[in-house]
Amino acid sequence: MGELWSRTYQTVYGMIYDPKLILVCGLDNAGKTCLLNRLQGIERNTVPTLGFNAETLQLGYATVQVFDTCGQQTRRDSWSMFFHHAHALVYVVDSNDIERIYEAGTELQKILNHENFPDVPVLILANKQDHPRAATPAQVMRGMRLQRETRPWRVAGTVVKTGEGIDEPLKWLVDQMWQTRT
Ligand SMILES: Nc1nc2c(ncn2[C@@H]2O[C@H](COP(=O)(O)OP(=O)(O)OP(=O)(O)O)[C@@H](O)[C@H]2O)c(=O)[nH]1
Ligand SMILES: [Mg+2]
Repeated sequence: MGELWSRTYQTVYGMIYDPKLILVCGLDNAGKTCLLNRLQGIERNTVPTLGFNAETLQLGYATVQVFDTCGQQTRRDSWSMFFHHAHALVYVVDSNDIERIYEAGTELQKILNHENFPDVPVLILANKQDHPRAATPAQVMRGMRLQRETRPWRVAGTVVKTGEGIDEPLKWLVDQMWQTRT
């Protein structure tokens, strides 16, 4: 009984006071900072991120820390500094940037194969679906060549700029986070 109480206490305490970290990666211009702003209910123009932005947010029942990284090619190596702390990955892809979907896939594979990247759920946002020539989520996945991934993962089409399509996949992610890693 004592142990059960202790575990329940730790779980509830952890949910309220120890926010888990969602790492947001993706190429430059994909929509990562826009996503962070949207989750805070902020509407403002973004500029390319040079370091990172971190915010603690309420997503449904969970308090999470969202870590928005810099997608510029020369700075992508810095993503790995945060792998050890990540409880989930959101990988944002510009579905309208057809020429760089392959590159987006290469960078995602590097993350997933990195020795320090933990066994955490992965949500891929095929963003900018509002563009008439945007690749569909299925086309994005084919273009990125994601295969045999054993972690829980999911792809969703989004328009981060308006918030369209983000709620349900993020709810899935939060549920996965509280099931997989403490
Ligand atoms: N049309 C459209 N534009 C979007 C969408 N999401 C983001 N954008 C735009 O894409 C541009 C880049 O967005 P950011 O959020 O700054 O991109 P980022 O991934 O943070 O880029 P870096 O900080 O350089 O890594 C901005 O002009 C956004 O307004 C979307 O769903 N549709
Ligand atoms: Mg940014």
